[in-house]
Amino acid sequence: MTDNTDTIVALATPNGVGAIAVIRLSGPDAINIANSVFKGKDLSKQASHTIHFGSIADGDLILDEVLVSLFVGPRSYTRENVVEISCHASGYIIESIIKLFIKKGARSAKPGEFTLRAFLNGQLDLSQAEAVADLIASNSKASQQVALQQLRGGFSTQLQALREQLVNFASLIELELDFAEEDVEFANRDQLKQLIHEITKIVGRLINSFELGNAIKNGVNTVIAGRPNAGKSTLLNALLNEERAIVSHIPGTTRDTIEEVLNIQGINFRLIDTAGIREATDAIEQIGVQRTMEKISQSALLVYVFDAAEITIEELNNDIASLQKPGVTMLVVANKADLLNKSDSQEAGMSERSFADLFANAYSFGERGLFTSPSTDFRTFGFPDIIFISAKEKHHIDELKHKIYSSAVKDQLSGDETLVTNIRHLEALQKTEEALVRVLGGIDGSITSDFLSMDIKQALHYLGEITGVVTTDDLLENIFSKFCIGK
Ligand SMILES: Nc1nc2c(ncn2[C@@H]2O[C@H](COP(=O)(O)OP(=O)(O)OP(=O)(O)O)[C@@H](O)[C@H]2O)c(=O)[nH]1
Ligand SMILES: [Mg+2]
Repeated sequence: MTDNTDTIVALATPNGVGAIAVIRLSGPDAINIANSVFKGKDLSKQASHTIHFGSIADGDLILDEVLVSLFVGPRSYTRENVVEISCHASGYIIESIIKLFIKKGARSAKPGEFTLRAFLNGQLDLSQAEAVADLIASNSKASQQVALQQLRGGFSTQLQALREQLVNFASLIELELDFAEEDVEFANRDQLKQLIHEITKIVGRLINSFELGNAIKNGVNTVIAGRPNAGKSTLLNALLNEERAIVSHIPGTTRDTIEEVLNIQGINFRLIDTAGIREATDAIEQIGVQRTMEKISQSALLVYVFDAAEITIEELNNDIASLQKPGVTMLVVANKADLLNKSDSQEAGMSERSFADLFANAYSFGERGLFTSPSTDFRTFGFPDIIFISAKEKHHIDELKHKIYSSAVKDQLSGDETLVTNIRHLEALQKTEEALVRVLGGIDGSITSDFLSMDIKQALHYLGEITGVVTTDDLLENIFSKFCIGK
């Protein structure tokens, strides 16, 4: 898909006016081409990793005063000769310099072509090349850390080592095929089994890490839902610490969904405030309720909010049961806990089956009526863990944030843990796992060496796809075309 013999050029910094722009050249003629338009030292005689002041001129016409950085291959990003020109970031100057380089024999780089060359020349493996894009796109500490870890090869070195061991076994088994008539076993089946178990364990761990990896890279869709007037919009505002959504005592205030990003300890949660769920009284509200249900099923996390002073036990149980969706974690949040207090609810004469009475009779409430002892106690009543807050008074909001964070992270974010963030890697790992299961089944079922060899090769193929030992033009095209020009 690419011709490595030519020299490519592109702007490496964003388009637009700025103090400085960097134009990058890479390829066998990079230094010669730069030298041919540079007024200053003879660049072809300078050492690698040096910077030179001078000007770029088209004939007699000076285009700009620049700094030229030299990287002589293979000690460069692409392992080719690389020259970076730092010029003044005027659109006119940038365009003139690039045009001049093209006139002198360079051609415009395609999207991701610098990084593609780095991959093809062995500077980076494929998962590291992909990490370059992730790093550039990272927008939080956690996503930057995960991308950096991948760029540094954390995950590919691990896979590469396992793959090599497996290659050894594959060749021993191939050898058995050559001696098929003699019924020999060069590859020790017990050792092979042990290795497969080991690889399966690591592959399984990587597969499991995707949920969190994906959350870190792409954020977590988090829906706030519940009955009208439960205080969902008040909670959204409290979490964001700004008056983002309209709050009123009129049920049905929020009709459309409102989305805002909340960063908790480096992870972006896309909070979605929704229309209260009830039997809709008009067409618009009905659409709102429908949209709420859709949002819930598309989300990873549901913050179900109820009005602790108003709801009955039956309503609460119904809500929890009907909102539970596979793959969606639910946090149950009792709001308006400031109104929960023994005397109030009894004075108000609420029914015996009210939530407020149940708790008023069974538990004590601290200052301002906020429930203070561990909420896990409520599990004895058959409820899930309930988090008590007052959105209006901003009580226990930090505790809720912590629960939101830990429901996404679980106990996985333990520092150096390698996380899979890329769907392509996930799919390759899943296919590897399937092949490994077949290999194990094959060893136990004493299948013939040729079938065993086939399954091992499959596993090798998919493992190799991750790091790029195995690639196709289509795959590379697909990955690098998503990069910007200049990367
Ligand atoms: N006492 C008390 N009142 C609250 C609390 N949270 C919300 N409210 C009040 O409850 C009413 C409804 O709040 P909203 O945030 O608009 O409720 P909502 O769930 O978004 O309602 P809809 O959008 O209509 O579905 C408002 O009058 C809020 O001031 C709370 O923690 N304590
Ligand atoms: Mg609302």
